Amino acid sequence: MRLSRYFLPVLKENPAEAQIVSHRYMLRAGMIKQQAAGIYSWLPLGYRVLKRIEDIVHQEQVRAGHIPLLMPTLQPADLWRESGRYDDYGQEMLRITDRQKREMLYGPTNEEMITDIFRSHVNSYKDLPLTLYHIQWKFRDEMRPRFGVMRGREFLMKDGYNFDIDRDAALHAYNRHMVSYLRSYERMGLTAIPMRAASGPIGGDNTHEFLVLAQTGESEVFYDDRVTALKLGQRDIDYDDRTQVAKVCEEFTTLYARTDETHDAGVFDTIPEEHRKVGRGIEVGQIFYFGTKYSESMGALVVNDKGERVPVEMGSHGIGVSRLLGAIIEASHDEKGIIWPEGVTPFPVGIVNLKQGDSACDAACAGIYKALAAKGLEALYDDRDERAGAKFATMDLIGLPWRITAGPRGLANGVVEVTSRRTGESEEMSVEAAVDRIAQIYAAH
Ligand code: 5CA
Repeated sequence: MRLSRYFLPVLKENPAEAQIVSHRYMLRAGMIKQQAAGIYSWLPLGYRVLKRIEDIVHQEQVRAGHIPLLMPTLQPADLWRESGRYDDYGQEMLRITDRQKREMLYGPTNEEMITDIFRSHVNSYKDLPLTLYHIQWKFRDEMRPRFGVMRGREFLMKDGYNFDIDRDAALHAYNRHMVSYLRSYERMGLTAIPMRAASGPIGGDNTHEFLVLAQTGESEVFYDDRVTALKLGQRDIDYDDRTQVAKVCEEFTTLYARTDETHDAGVFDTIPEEHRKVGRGIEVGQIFYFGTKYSESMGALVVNDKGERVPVEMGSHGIGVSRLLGAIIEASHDEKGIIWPEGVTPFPVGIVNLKQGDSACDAACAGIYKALAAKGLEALYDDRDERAGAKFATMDLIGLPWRITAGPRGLANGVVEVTSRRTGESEEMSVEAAVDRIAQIYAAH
């Protein structure tokens, strides 16, 4: 993409309404625009990151054996009367009446609808296990929408629902979600710690939240800091292997890590003092096992291997897809702007032409752009007629992890500069070597 033809409405001033750094940078980098309290348009740069996060979530869900579908944003109220949640949900639910006077709502989550789909089509244990998920917009009329996309009213969520014949199979589904979530967050460059949590309006007694440590997080967290060193890495997971998957979960949930809702000061005090930490975290996902809460009230029954009709065992599992943009920025920025991890960056690399209109510079930049494209990498080429300082400031603000800079002096010596946004370190090399370097970095992502 050539910046001269792109739509990147960068703001020079700090927007007054933004209280935290991710909100400030998302507005300044022209990623989002607020349309109403807690409701945003996703401008092209923000939209690209949102799509990358969605892609990672999809890939890791499919890898775990989960099946994508798409349910609507609007739902009939009657489904929610069956589970009893129509009245329970209260003011957070946006209720709508259509022209036929039918009561509808903008879905805050989809347990009822997925249970309805399941009961319409599945009757036998032979069709289990089954896990269905979608990535769809939700609406919760939050009392205090704030911090940009972190606590929106309209937000994008991945929500998945498992259907299993018994408790053991459902707990395996729970564990599969935990491991696939850990892998998803790691691919986004995040450390998200599973913490034992409270279930709230979803229900059930077995639930973990995934928290990214950040000063600006809304949850108070208590943890043994050795938990932050755990990494899933590249290990090969067989999602059908109950023992292997359960072992990984055990590894990630044995050290103390809890939110204020489940914190137990007595247990916390037994952690060696140097590892005992109190901090704040951003909740980027939550998994729930709730058994037959919805299948009983909504009559989702299956015939088991003894010929009995029993309510199906369920759980639900959510990732805050749009919130993740905020969480990633909170975890990865400096005073100049965002620093995107390679896994989610809107463009893999920026090209800065230091002397637009100079034939050597223009040709070198066009060549680099083409060579990167041939390797499947779409660069953002700053081809505007601007001062170098302004070009660097834009690149630093929007946070592309790598920059290739071409200027007349370097090109006279046959070199361009490759700069890491994270370390600020630059290295001179030939055009070919620069393209190879970037391609090599992204081969791993
Ligand atoms: N049905 C279950 C799991 S599918 C559910 O709704 N879980 S949840 O309430 O925990 O939401 C899942 C994730 O969505 C949360 O972990 C959080 O990351 C994100 N989320 C929740 N509310 C908001 C909000 N107002 N703005 C942005 N993201 C949100």
